[in-house]
Amino acid sequence: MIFLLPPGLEHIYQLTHKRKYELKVDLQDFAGVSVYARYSSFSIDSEADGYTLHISGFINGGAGDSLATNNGQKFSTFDKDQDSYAGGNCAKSYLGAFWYSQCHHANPNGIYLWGQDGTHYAIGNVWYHWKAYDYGLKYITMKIRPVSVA
Ligand SMILES: [Ca+2]
Repeated sequence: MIFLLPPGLEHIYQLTHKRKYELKVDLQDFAGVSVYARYSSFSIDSEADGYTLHISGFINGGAGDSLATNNGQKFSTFDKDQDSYAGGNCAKSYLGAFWYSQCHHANPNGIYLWGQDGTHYAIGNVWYHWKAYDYGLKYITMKIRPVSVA
C-alpha cells in the first residue's frame, strides 16, 4: 500500500507532465497469488486542476481494470471532497483517499482488512474486479516509470 498524500501528488504531477509515464499496479492476496494491471499512459494534472487522473492503454495482468471509473477524476481526501458523488464524500465513506468517482472499484489507501472480511464493505484496500469489495489485499502498489519514446 502506497499513500499518495498531496506532497507526493505534486511530485507526480511535476514528473508526469514533463514526459510520458506508464503505471503498473501490483496486487497480491493472502494466498500469495499475484496479479497486475498496467496502463501504458499515466499522468495527473496540477493541484489547480485537482490532480485529475489520466490513464489509458489498459493491459490486463489478471487483475481486471478497476481504475477505469477513476480516470478523469480529481483526487479526494477526508478534508477535500472532489469526487463526482453529490450525495457525500467518498473519502469519508470509504476511509481512504483516491481519485474517487461515485465512488470506486479500487481503494488502495483504504484500511487494512487482512483478507476476507464479511462485515466491512468497500472500506478496505480492495480491488473490485479481482476480489470484490470485501477482500482486503495483502498489498496494492502503484508504480510509475518513464516510457522510452522510440
Ligand atoms: Ca462528493
